[in-house]
Amino acid sequence: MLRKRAGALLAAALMVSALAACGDDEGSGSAGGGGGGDGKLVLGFSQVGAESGWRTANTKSIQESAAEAGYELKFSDAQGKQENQIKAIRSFITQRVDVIAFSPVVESGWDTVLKEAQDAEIPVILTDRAIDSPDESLYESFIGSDFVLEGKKAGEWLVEEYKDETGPVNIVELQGSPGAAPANDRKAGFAEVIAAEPEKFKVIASQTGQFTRTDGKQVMETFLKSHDDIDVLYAHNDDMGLGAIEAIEAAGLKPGEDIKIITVDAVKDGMTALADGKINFIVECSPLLGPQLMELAQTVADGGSVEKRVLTEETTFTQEQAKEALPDRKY
Ligand code: GZL
Repeated sequence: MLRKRAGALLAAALMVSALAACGDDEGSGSAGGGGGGDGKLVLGFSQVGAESGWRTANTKSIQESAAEAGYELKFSDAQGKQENQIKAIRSFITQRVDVIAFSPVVESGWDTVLKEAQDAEIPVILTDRAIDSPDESLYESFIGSDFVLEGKKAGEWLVEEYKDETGPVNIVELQGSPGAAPANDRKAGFAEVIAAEPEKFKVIASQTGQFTRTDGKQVMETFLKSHDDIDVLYAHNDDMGLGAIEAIEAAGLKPGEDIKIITVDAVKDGMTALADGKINFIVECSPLLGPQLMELAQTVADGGSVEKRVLTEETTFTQEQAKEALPDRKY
């Protein structure tokens, strides 16, 4: 009797696990069903804004890649506000798009809306910037740069550049927009490297320039008014560095000589200033995420599995390398 009972229980257990597995398969199947009626994949994308040359190039890459892939792209510009991105994501859910992708303007505060997308069985892909949620099930993949490494590359160039000098080397820093992953991480990576020589490398001022030329110029003006011993500017993107160059020149100083400048991005205007000797070193951060995003979107829409982290390839440029690279730059 006991053996029969055990057999029945085992059969029941096997049946339950089989059903559960089947249920899981449905969960990751092509979701949303928001196909634009004509079977086109419908991608909802919430963009940070239009704050910099990098962002413009990133938007262009996404729009052109979606068109080339034949997808219907629902594109929303959040103008730098998280509440606008949250509204856009909710709208994409209501419209039953097939896939949602976005570049989170800040790292925190996404769990609630991403849970709503998960409950609606619409897969989400993060592009460009990360979020700090511990729940990695809220998104299928994050495609973007390693911003801590970018900050480290900037710091390593500085240490090498001043290796034969005793210092102190006084640094001012233009940070990206508050709470943004690239701002947090580029600051951390740079600080980690220069912390090896704390008596030599000193950050005497550090303030956000919101990733924009205008703010970068204004903040650099205040730095110049309160410090007459600035050796180096570390700007978290080219645009703030370019704004700072205007302030440095207006103060009668030579950018790239009186004040050495390190920036991140490597957009055309930044690379031109580098080639002209007004910037000394640029760490590249590629905005051309469109093609890979479209591939990821198709895979997740088809219920396929993708890498949780897709790292973008990028390099660094000196003044000489910028001169050589400029003619072939795509952005
Ligand atoms: C980096 C991106 C940053 C750029 C800035 O991936 O999020 O935002 O470095 C842009 O130029 O504003």
